[in-house]
Amino acid sequence: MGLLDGKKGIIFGVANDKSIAWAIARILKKEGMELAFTYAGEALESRVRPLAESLGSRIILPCDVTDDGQIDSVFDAVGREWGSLDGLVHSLAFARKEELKGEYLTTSRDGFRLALDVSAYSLVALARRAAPLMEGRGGGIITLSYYGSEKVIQNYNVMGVAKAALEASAMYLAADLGPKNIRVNTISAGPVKTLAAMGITGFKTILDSVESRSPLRRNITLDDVAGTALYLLSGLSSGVTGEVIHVDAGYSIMGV
Ligand code: NAD
Ligand code: IMJ
Repeated sequence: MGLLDGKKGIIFGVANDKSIAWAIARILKKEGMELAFTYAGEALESRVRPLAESLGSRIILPCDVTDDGQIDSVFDAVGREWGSLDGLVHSLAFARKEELKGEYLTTSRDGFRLALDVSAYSLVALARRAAPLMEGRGGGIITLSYYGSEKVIQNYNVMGVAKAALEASAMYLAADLGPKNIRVNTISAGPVKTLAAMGITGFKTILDSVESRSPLRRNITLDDVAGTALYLLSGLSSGVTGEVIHVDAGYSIMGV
């Protein structure tokens, strides 16, 4: 008996086996959920398809979230194949590399637009298509954020502004979708070594800071995040919506 037996979920944001979305997918599958996967472009198909197939998934589709046509195709396919949906995992973000260094002050209009489009608006776009399939089933939508939405973190820049918009979007979506018994929650994860953290100036310093200053005196693991994702997508959290849960070893509660 799993917590998610007979449930169906779709995962956005697997790039490889280090992705937060992949750790979440594994635990959801372990608890009985049937999964669909999307990947961000043809180049990622060869990485994502074998992972998805290893969990027995049959729905594996391209979805660049800046493309409404691709989003429509994904939800058409899910509607056709399953007719309903219980869970949606939004675990994706993008900003141009040049916006993730130096001063926020230099953010270009186009760089701002792209970062907010991929990293924040996409949640609205996905939630709107998912809602008719999820209505009345007590399911959930989760998204991933980072502390840079709340405090200034060096180099996070436009991504911090995008994450602030993402967290606010999740709250407004929770209000819209609550009457349909669809819950929307955010996990604010501590730093983890994934593709999205590669080549980030000062990343090691941030990991060291969490290890020495967080209440738990350690960095978080992918399994820490996955456990909270399972809670938020299962009936265990049936009364929780519009919330931001920090999975950060307690780092964000600390003052000096
Ligand atoms: P990751 O690189 O494995 O995942 C990021 C995903 O975003 C990739 O799968 C990529 O394909 C996808 N993506 C980028 N542009 C896209 C687009 N246009 N359309 C569709 N997908 C697109 O890294 P991750 O660390 O697993 O990141 C997942 C989420 O977790 C992100 O929202 C990230 O901001 C958040 N997060 C990461 C950390 C960290 O330290 N790694 C901490 C807190 C929050
Ligand atoms: C990213 C940039 C700067 C500082 C950062 C990060 N810190 C952490 C991250 C301190 C933890 C990772 N993170 C939380 C993200 O949300 C990353 C998003 C991201 C990463 C890249 C790298 C490659 C690229 N564009 C990106 N867009 C978004 O070209």
